Amino acid sequence: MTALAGADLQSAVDQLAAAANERREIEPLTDTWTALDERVAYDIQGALVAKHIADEKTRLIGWKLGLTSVAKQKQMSVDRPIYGALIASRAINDGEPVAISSLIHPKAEPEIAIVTNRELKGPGVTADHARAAIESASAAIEIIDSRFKKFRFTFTDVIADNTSASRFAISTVRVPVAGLDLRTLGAVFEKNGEVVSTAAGAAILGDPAIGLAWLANAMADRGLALPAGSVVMTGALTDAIAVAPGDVVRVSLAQLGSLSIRFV
Ligand code: OOG
Ligand code: MG
Repeated sequence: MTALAGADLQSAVDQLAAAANERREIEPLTDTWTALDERVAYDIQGALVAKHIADEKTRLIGWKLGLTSVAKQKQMSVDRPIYGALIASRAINDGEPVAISSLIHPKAEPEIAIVTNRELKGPGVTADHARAAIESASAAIEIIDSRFKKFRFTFTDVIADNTSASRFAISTVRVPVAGLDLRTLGAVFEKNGEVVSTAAGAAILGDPAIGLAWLANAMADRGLALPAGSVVMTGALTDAIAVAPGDVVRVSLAQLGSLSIRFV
């Protein structure tokens, strides 16, 4: 089968939801549906997120960018960003233990999260518009957990899988961005007290504000606007790292502070 009919869309959603719920890997959707395109992949993502929201009686709180840094694009062999949804039930607190057994094969990523103060509606959103719409920034860690075997997927597979989104922790310290240049914020990522990588905010497409503008314009392709008060994870600043029980990962960002997650 190469095309993707309506029934196939539901089957893709069911396979992805079951893989997450039952903590097991599946083969990439494109092994079966070789013609899966980006538009349909975002339709699958939308239906999958709606299912998670209904099943978990939760709500959408914002969006996440993925593959916005050269490090991540190289790691995953792609050259363009993607976006996915953030739902409230997947948030974890600073320092909270996360059971590896509740996930498939988690990896942790250091990120900058922002909150918006006005609606952004594409097309035509510029970095300047986006910069003016950033209310605050916070240190954050995303736990990604692809539902696909060994994190092997194509660009459209990972879009359908809500961009590998699993859990996310955002510091409650929300730093107002007036007078802050997100490009020059230094980031240090540590595992068990050892530095594993370093970066600066400019790793995100040159400026996290460019990432935010990209998101608003990409959402406009699907007729969506980014509402005021949205939380946006701007994407991994450096490579994602695999984690095992006992590991503690920590991100420290200049002027934003630190945040850690403990795996058990
Ligand atoms: C896709 C998700 C990438 C990021 O921050 O770059 C992502 C993946 O690498 O599995 O969340
Ligand atoms: Mg991420």
